[in-house]
Amino acid sequence: MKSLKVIGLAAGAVMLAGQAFAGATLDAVMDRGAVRCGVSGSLAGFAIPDSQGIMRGLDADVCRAVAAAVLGDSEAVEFVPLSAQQRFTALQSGEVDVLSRNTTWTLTRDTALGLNFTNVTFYDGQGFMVPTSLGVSNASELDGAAICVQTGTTTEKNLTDYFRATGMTFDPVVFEGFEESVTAFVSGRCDVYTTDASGLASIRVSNVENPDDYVILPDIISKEPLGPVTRNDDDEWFDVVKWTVNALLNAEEMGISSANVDDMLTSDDPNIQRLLGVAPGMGEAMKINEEWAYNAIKQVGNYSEIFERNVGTETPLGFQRGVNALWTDGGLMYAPPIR
Ligand SMILES: N[C@@H](CCC(=O)N[C@@H](CS)C(=O)NCC(=O)O)C(=O)O
Repeated sequence: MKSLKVIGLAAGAVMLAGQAFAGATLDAVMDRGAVRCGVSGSLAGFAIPDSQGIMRGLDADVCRAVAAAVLGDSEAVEFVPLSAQQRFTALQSGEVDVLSRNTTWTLTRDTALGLNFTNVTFYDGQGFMVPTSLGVSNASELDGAAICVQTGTTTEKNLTDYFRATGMTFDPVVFEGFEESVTAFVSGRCDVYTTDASGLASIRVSNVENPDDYVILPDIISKEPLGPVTRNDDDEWFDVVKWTVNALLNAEEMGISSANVDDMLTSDDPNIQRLLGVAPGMGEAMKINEEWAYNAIKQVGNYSEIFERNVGTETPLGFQRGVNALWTDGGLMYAPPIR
């Protein structure tokens, strides 16, 4: 805590001098020996504690990959559960080093809030869920509905835009907390729950008694590119998070997984040699060790492994890769080269 304070003061002083202050976060993470990672903490598939209290999910694993890359230890993560409303202040104030919390990349968040989105780790879109008993089959039938929504989200804003554009009315039932919003929906205080389609699927499989009692409508009303966020005053840390995710995607593209990464160390392919640090330089460029990507892949897996483990077809969420497939498989996931 003390060292954080000192760093905070130093950052303030340098910024007063009108210069960007790079590097403080990486130094703080190294000193602390752990990455502080802001997550939702209640969203199955993305970040939710398991029965042993271990945070599980795609967002949680992104932070584990960063910890593996920087510290050589994927378990060196302190997870900080944050509500939608709290998340940006927690990042801005330095309470967390990175936010990996089903957070949509938008212009204002990326600019006016003083933040930077590093990558897209899950392409999503906003949808609606209704009780099956309502007999509704698409969003055009929602005129006059009471709709449960969480505040501090893009969801809330898209909802207003969508109903205005379609000339329908709705009765917003707004909550700060996730649990209370879901309880309200399940108890019938609103007819509809709206959030990212991934969130709807997550609620349907983990927050309601019988998933068949609820149906997710086919309409998707927005783009919700979700990804990690860092502060915009620290390019060095921004790069480390960004290239860790890029390494996970490139690993998938190159056929490198946690299972075969050790064999890959003897590969003749210069792309693989650079990624795994056999040919040094990439780690040095980021002021971290050369095994950064090796450790992330070995300890957490490539993007495909992370996706399948947390939200893939063998999990309760059961997502196909769809637009989240690599570009080489017809999806949108495309990471710049490691060179
Ligand atoms: N992606 C949207 C919505 C994110 C969001 O906060 N969704 C809610 C509903 S799924 C949530 O994650 N709640 C979990 C929580 O508050 O712990 C955004 O960035 O604003």
